[in-house]
Amino acid sequence: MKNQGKSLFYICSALLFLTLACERKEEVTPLDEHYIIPLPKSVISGSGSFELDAKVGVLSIGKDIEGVSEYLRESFKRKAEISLEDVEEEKGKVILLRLDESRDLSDESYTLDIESGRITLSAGDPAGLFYGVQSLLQLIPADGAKNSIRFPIGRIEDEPTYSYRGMMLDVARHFFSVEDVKWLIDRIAGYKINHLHLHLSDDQGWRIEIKSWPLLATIGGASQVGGGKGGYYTQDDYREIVEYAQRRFITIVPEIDMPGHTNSILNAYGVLNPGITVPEKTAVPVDRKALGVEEVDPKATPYHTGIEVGFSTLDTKNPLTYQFVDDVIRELSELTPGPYIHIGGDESHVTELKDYIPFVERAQEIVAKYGKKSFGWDEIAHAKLLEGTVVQFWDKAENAEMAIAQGNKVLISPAKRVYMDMQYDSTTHLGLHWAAYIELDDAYDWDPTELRDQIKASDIFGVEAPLWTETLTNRSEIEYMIFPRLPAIAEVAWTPKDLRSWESFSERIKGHGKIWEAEGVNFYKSPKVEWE
Ligand code: TNX
Repeated sequence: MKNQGKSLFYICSALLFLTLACERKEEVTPLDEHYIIPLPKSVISGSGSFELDAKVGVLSIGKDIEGVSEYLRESFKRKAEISLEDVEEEKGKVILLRLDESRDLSDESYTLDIESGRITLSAGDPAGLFYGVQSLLQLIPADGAKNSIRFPIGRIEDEPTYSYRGMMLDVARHFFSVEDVKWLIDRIAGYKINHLHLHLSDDQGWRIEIKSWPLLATIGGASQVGGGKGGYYTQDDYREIVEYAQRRFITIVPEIDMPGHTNSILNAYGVLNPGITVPEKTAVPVDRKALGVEEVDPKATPYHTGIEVGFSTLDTKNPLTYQFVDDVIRELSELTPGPYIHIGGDESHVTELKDYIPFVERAQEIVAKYGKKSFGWDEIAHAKLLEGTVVQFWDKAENAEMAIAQGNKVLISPAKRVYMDMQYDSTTHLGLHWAAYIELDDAYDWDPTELRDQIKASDIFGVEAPLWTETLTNRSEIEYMIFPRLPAIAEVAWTPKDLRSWESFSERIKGHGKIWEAEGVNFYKSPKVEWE
């Protein structure tokens, strides 16, 4: 009897232990221990979970949101092998996408409510719904979830600090294909970036077909840093990129860099050459015949395959220069549904200031004539700015302040914080370091409103992280430079300053590291993070 009692005690204890152990396994990580980047404004945890499997339907209420629903279904299929069906009414468990135009919701804001029988995503505009979907997708457990996922009960309310959150890709120094750009668009959309600035021209290459000046692409596009065949986007290619981006709520901002950084124009049209000298060591003659152009052009320049800057300029006194600028901006404006055209304006070291200023003023007028607003690098603040011209602060705070004094807004891209082509430290094998070494915490731990007293929140147009590609030639190298810094900068642009902390970010980024690991993404394992 005594022994039986003992055995019973042991059996019961074992059962209790097993039950507890099972329950532990069943536990779902509470919503406020998520690893969402950028950090949402408010996260409230409940208890319990919503189980998502192929039986869950997707119900959409509102106009023009089929695209978001489709994106959601495609993403669950790809990330978790779960095929969700669109449903017309709420019979069983659903994910409800609801456009709530009645409430006065700020643009891009959303609410994500996870209850045991329903996930409700509501927003005032489709972009808000799209960002709610991004947050939901980041709740898929990092260690993989196939066929069924349990989401913790709770509620997220979220909206961005800055309405312009951008990344720039330099496709001029090295050319990247349409497929590469689409791949990048998908990657940055996941971090709620909503603008992709394409640096379409520079000394080393011209990357967009312009029908009225056809040799720009065929001759000017046929080289890159280090030589090689380069490449360019046909107008159809460019439209394809624009549409692909639009479906992910990303606006393309095209840049034609002028009046400096223009050697690729002069490779094609010697008639625009005011007599510049291409650095000799890396100059490569243009083989016009091989590119199908019979006529010789004695004034055309050789290709620049090096990375020196500041030797080229357009002739600011030649009327033909303005005909050229007008044609290019006209064609580009027709191809670009977004409101901005970037006119460059940086490092025009061989253009005298007295010539530079009227050039920038005319270029802005031309952009305005085609119904667009100008962006320009911070040097353009020397000129009289048109209302609505945005000055991109990359180098000199005094230039940013000059822009603000004129009543214009500033796009925040300080090279020391957000230039993703800067090396992480002195051992980084890619990239440059002229501005700084930028470790992950350097990219994270700053705020646009704290750079200068004179740059106040109301002067800030947004935040953009450029990726220059003098040293980058493929996707894997892009990945290495942007991950994990891009998520850090995306959080600077999205999350209110008071809610951000390196401590929290450096924890959450580990979840992203796990996913990158599983996906084979070539990210930089910063020693500042204790990766799992
Ligand atoms: C400066 S940023 C440049 C670019 C280079 C970059 C390299 C800017 C407006 N001009 O031409 O590619 O540094 O980091």
